[in-house]
Amino acid sequence: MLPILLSAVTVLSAAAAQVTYQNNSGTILRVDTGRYGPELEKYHYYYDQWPIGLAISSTSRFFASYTRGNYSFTLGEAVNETAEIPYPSTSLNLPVSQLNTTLYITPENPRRPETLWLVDTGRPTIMDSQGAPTMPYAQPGGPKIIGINLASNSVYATYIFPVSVHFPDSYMNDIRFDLRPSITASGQGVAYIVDSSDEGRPGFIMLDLGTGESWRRLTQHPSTLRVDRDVPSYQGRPFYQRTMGIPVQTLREGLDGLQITPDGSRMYYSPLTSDCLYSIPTANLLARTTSDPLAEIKAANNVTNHGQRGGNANGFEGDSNGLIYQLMPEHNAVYAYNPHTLQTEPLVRDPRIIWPDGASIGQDGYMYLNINQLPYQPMWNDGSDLRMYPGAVVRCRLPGGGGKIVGLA
Ligand SMILES: *[C@@H]1O[C@H](CO)[C@@H](O)[C@H](O)[C@H]1NC(C)=O
Ligand SMILES: *[C@@H]1O[C@H](CO)[C@@H](O)[C@H](O)[C@H]1NC(C)=O
Ligand SMILES: *[C@@H]1O[C@H](CO)[C@@H](O)[C@H](O)[C@H]1NC(C)=O
Ligand SMILES: *[C@@H]1O[C@H](CO)[C@@H](O)[C@H](O)[C@H]1NC(C)=O
Ligand SMILES: CC(=O)N[C@H]1CO[C@H](CO)[C@@H](O)[C@@H]1O
Repeated sequence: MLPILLSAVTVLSAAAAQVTYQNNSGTILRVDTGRYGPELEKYHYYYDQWPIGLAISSTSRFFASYTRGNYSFTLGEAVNETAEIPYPSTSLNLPVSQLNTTLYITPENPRRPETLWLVDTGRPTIMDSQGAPTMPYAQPGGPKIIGINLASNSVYATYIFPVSVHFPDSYMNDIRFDLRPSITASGQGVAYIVDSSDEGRPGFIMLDLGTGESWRRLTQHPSTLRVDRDVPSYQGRPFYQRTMGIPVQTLREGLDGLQITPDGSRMYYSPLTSDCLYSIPTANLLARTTSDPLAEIKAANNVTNHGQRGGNANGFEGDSNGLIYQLMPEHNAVYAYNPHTLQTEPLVRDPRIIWPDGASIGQDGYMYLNINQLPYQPMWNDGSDLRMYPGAVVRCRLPGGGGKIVGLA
């Protein structure tokens, strides 16, 4: 009898976009306001393409990359509060479903200009005749790291990867830099990239910006793997991924957020679907098996689990005080791991932060956050676009006079 009874029960539609609130005006009960922390200022509105990555330059130029969609460009520069235009030019942008997923700006140093770095995943999403999305494997030479000189607006560096480093099913998701000349023999610095591969071989990719050599560390180490069948809650609703042509599933992303410490000695990271924060000395990521056959084993043995932080985390940022900011899509919040108290602390929470996706700390001491309503995108809702314009960039001041990390330039 039970199954029949259950099928008659009406449960609130889990996929409904409209968030309704009970009427609590005049209640004598305590109410969660949904907010705390520094004032959140609205900085930019997206009325056309939905954003994914963002980066703020030293002169407050603001760049955005976009989610998958039927869009006309993949990288934009804001021209006013409500619009962006193709950057650096229309011809350098590929239309429709191609994307430059991640942006990061490094300050000028004696060896290179202020640089906007792009991670080109080389894995566009293709729609089949039924409109179901698929993501073909990467072709060798497709996935790239691109450096754009922000003074001349020209591409000055392009790096590609061998298939032994970037697997066909790899997916480069985020990037950090240590450009100090001492860090590698080439003197040109190194990029640390996360491979978040949904297909199951996530790990770190390191790139020597002088020689162009690349290598992996911690591939499939437990700290980089997705937590299988993780069900987060967004806006108080359990979330399952409903993609056309694919049975209902849970998010599958592995290693996602990463952040280097201000002295460059340690890398914090975590998978999207994990509640735990991890770190590893960067020396273990930089070590090569060509000079130390035990480099991978040593790295695996030197991972620190900093414990749970109170939810899944998306992108990371970090400031000059050493705080490790983590975007918390389940809580409409940004948390910070404090290496001095060894605890995760609250920074800012607001009901408008509906999926914080990408953060960028400007040299003005603000943290800028992209808000893109990702749980309401068509790819996760059987093809229905349940997002509501506008998307937004909001910003808040960092605590304790924190600012952008510039010591690794
Ligand atoms: C909410 O409750 C207040 C006080 O009980 C009432 O005056 C108001 O009409 C209610 N609003 C709605 C939309 O039902
Ligand atoms: C993409 O947009 C163009 C122009 O708006 C439209 O003609 C085309 O049908 C769209 N394609 C898809 C797959 O939605
Ligand atoms: C913002 O820029 C866009 C694109 O150049 C333009 O169409 C729009 O009118 C501008 N809006 C304002 C308020 O200036
Ligand atoms: C682990 O990292 C520490 C630095 O935090 C380093 O001194 C030590 O040699 C590393 N151990 C291994 C096995 O790599
Ligand atoms: C400006 C720029 O580098 N755009 C790149 C975005 O990604 C596509 C492929 O997805 C590249 O071909 C573009 O060059």
